[in-house]
Amino acid sequence: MPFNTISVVGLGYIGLPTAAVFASRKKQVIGVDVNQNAVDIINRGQIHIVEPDLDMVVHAAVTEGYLRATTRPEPADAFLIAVPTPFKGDHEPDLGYIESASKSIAPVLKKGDLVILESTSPVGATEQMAAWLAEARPDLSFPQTHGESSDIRIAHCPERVLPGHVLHELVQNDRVIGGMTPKCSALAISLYKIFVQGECIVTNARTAEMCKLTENSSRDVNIAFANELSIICDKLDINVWELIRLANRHPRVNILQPGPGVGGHCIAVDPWFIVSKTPDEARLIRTAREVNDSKPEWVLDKVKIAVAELLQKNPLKTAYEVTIACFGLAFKPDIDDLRESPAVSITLNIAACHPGRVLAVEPHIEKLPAKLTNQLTLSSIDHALPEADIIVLLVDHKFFKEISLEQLEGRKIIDTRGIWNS
Ligand code: SAJ
Repeated sequence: MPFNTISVVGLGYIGLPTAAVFASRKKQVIGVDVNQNAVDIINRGQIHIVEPDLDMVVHAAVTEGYLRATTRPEPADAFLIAVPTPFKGDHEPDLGYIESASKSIAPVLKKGDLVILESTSPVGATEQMAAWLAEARPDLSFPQTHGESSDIRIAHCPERVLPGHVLHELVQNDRVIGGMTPKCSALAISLYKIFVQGECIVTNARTAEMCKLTENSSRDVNIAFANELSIICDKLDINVWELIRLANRHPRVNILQPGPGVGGHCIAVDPWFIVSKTPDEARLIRTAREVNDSKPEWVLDKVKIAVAELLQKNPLKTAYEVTIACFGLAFKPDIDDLRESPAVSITLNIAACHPGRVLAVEPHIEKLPAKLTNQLTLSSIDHALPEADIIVLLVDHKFFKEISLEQLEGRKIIDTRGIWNS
């Protein structure tokens, strides 16, 4: 087996589980991250991110001596780069993290090494990474110039795991392997076969890049369709949840669910990588992004209208006396991840423009993150239900589905997920 030591660069939501799973297969894994705090936490056998069961796997990997974290890259037989690829400016992909990760591993590369880019990337990023590596190591040969006889093998193998199910999906999902040459792909497959039980399917690097972007854009476009339907149905006085249930009875129709907007770090970002490369052609993909991005504003307008209607019905009441409870802050159901969450942005906007009390109900967290504590009050379901005049349901957590319609009686409900309105 050619891989005695594997290095994973970027110990975040993808890199850390990947490193831990290699280690659980008794490979020597060197995790590299620029964040000293994360490195220290991992070396204590703990984790700095939220993902079910990951703590146990990392703890075992570190205590058994298979996983070690460091801020400085060390020699290895394979390098997996799993760093963020955010966008900057007008939704232009920012390859800065890939650039610095590749420049940091370049000095320790040796003949025969495999370098894999796992980060979700715009088309051409793998070739760009190969160019940065070649520039830093003129003494080694690379696939872009030496093809199958290169010293270094390079591939793009995008991650496709669902947050909350990462450990299961890492092993079970099929994997798209985009080598810069067939030999690069073959070596990448032998690396992933250490733990992947799904199929490893070979293509080239550009197709692999586009495949990952296509998967998330497909989901984004489909959610945008559902979100647009919800706005149309609101105008036409039709229950969109019932409508979608009925339409989905057709054997070839499968409409997704509307919500308050699209959150997370992937689906709201990746389609822009296609748009920025082909702005004139990617019209539907751009529009879907715009539809989904504008949904929080629409929900906010609904809340303002609800407050106005309530005051009209109760002329003796003032807006200061109206309590609004926002149910859910996470970016999707049954998780505690608040990052890039439309529910958080809607709740913050309500708190900023409503003079009365705004209660944030998120049963998955015990306290608010520091940056929200000044602006929001965290409340329990039991406290918020009797206090609220208006309830804005933002996340379809199981906890909220258990609330009975009697408990909601007398409250004005804005249900963006259709768990009560359906
Ligand atoms: N959402 C809706 N309606 C739906 C489905 C989702 O409004 O019917 C919203 C969710 O509430 C959430 C957002 O979309 O705010 C994204 O959630 P998600 O569960 O669709 O996806 P993510 O961001 O957790 O993970 C996605 C996955 N991609 C696909 O399913 C195509 C995952 O497999 C990827 O690995 C991940 O992005 C990634 O890292 O790219």
